[in-house]
Amino acid sequence: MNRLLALIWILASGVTAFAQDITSLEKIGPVTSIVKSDQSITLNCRDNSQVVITIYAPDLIRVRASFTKPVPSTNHSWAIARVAWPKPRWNLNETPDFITLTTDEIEIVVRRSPLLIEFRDARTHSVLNSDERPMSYDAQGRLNNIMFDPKVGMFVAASKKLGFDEHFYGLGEKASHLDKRRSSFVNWNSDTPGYTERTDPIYQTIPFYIGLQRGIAYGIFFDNSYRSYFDFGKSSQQRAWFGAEGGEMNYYFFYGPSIKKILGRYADLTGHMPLPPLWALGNQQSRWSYYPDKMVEEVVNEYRRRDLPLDVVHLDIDYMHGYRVFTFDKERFPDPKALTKKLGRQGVKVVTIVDPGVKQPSDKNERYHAYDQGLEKNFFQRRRNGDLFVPRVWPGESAFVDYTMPEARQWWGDLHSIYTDNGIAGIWNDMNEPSDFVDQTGKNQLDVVSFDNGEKTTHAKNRNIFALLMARATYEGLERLRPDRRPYVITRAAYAGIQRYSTMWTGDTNSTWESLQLNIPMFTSLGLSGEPFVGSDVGGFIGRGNGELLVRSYQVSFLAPFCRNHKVIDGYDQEPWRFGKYYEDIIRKYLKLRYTLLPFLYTTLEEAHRTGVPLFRPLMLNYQDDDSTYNLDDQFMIGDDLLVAPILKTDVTRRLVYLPAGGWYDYWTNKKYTGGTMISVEAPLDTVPMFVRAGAIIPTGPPLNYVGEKPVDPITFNIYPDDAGTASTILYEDDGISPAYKSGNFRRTKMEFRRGKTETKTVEGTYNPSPRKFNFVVKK
Ligand code: MIG
Repeated sequence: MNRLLALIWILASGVTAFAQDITSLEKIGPVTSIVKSDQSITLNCRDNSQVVITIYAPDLIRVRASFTKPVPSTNHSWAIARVAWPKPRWNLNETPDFITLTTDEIEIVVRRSPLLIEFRDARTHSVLNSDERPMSYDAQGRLNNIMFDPKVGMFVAASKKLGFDEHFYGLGEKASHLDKRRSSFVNWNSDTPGYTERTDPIYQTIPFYIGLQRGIAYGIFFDNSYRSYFDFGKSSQQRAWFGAEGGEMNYYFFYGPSIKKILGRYADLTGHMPLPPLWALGNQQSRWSYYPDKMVEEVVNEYRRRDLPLDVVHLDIDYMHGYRVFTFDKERFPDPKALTKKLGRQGVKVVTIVDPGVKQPSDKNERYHAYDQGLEKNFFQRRRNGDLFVPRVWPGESAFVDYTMPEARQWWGDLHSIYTDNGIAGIWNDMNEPSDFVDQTGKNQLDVVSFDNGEKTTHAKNRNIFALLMARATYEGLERLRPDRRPYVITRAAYAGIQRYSTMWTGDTNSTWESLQLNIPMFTSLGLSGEPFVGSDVGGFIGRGNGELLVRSYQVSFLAPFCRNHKVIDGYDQEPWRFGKYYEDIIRKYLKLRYTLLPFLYTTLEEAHRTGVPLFRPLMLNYQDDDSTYNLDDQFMIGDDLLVAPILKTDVTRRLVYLPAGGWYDYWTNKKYTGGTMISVEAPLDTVPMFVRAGAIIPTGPPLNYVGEKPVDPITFNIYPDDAGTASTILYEDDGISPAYKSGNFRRTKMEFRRGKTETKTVEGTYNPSPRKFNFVVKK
């Protein structure tokens, strides 16, 4: 096919190809000399470029390149949690053609001319990942998206050989499949209500992906917050490349071979998720918007009257006085403290939304503390010419805070005392891409300058980190205001590292089956990108759903970390009872099941905190050697032990389920299966197919209507013996609310079942739970 025909075909078929063709870019190198230091080597190049390769750990290498000039002394990233790494064992070997760095796990072979980097397994010497061409740059500004100021920087790119059978995972929040091979993506945080499978970019930027070939995995974190591009073999079957419209070529290479190990290292580098309060795993209900206070009470009363579990209710933007953040509307919510007290007695916590837009008073005489203080302290974003940047959002003309200023973050965090003083339990950050009704593309903000660690950089660099820093200000504020409580923050937009401060939800979905089908690949991909605490509006946000869709949606979300039903302002009501008793009864069954499973869910959540391995998992994370799992978008696992295969289509009551090798028990009937095959199972509307791994023990508690309603007593250990008649688990417990777990105040109890007997022993920790009985139920 000639080029023109190919182009026409691409346009006609609706395939959106990148305009970027990186093959025309200038290439770095070749290497003329090298300088070795303690933990790194610097490669000096003939074109005056420099490349620094740093050994962080035997399985973690950083590659930093500066084109046509030396690597700058500034070296700061908002994503990185840990900068100091103990020096691992490594050595250097030079030949006329190659420079080889070797750690205990990775061999990095650099060819001097052309400058090509290859990562190999240090033991087997097999190639893990290699440059397809030298790292490159766009000296003439040809590839920068036209909206960008060429002064801001040039396009930088790295290109890797695409493996013939290489699969790609992660990349954060993408409305896409689990395996991202042969797809391409853009990162530019965007408010995209009603997004569908091909919408890209959407709200978040997590420039981290995992490559998997023949069961062996590596990871790449391209820590560059500019508008970035990832192409996993979409525009060419030769290469997988990534690039950005400015900033440095700066990436971290992780070696597994296990994905779980990579996720642990990624968490070490960008931060481990702290544990949220246990009640965050409870059921949550939201609406745009519940008001006045009486209506909030009515919703909660209805939940209690119908015996539906509930821990949290959310107040959307209409609780405020004219959308002014840090205020309550005096007529709708005259006494928020009395409201939170009253709901508190019913076991329900209140979370309020906080948007970034601070209203500019339209009347000069109006005093509004958040605006007045922000202006006086000079904490608001300004354009290069010194003018205030004035976005238009829900409150009308507003100001955004420059969260890159430490003092501004402190001030913003402290403003949350109005919430903590009134008994508000958590904060929901929305609109933080940041969304601007004047212009959603970001074009209108390009000359906004941020302090950025003293570097005074512009929007092109700071857009994608805006939400990260707003969440950080919020989290740190809540920590200061309530030091004995774990903060609870929810965000829509994000950059890598967000897990240190916030949980997330997937924004404005649709009440459609197509939108529901995105839940599993999105939750699992987020989990593979360092964000374990995820969820989606149950029932879908925009449009009119129905009882069947709502039930099937709960059958996914009742096991998602964040389980919240939420609905757009003009949508049909969607609380669990809105479509009648038949559906409500099924929803109750799953919400109750979620609460009995809390000991199991919490144990798995703590694992995510400690190890970086998410609780809501794609099967391939547990069965990395089984290629039948590599592209499974409609099944998931919770931890190692529970496999779920929801129905994601209308009018379907039977489905195929893939069970990996090993023994499995049908959760509902205890019928035993031998895995490594596909089975067909019944799934009437009241049933979501679930299977427990043989060899597992699932701890469950009594049914609850909210966390803390009564002691978790007894704890039942549901034992699913394997062929050898053995099973085991380690239960995690702590006080569920304070940060004391960080200093060892938790308890890990090991259960081992063998020869018909269970052995229990505390293996770790100082936490003393209130006395509770253990029951053991052996499944047959
Ligand atoms: O422009 O606060 O995603 O959950 O209900 C819409 C109102 C703003 C978008 C959020 C949605 C929320 C809505 N918000």
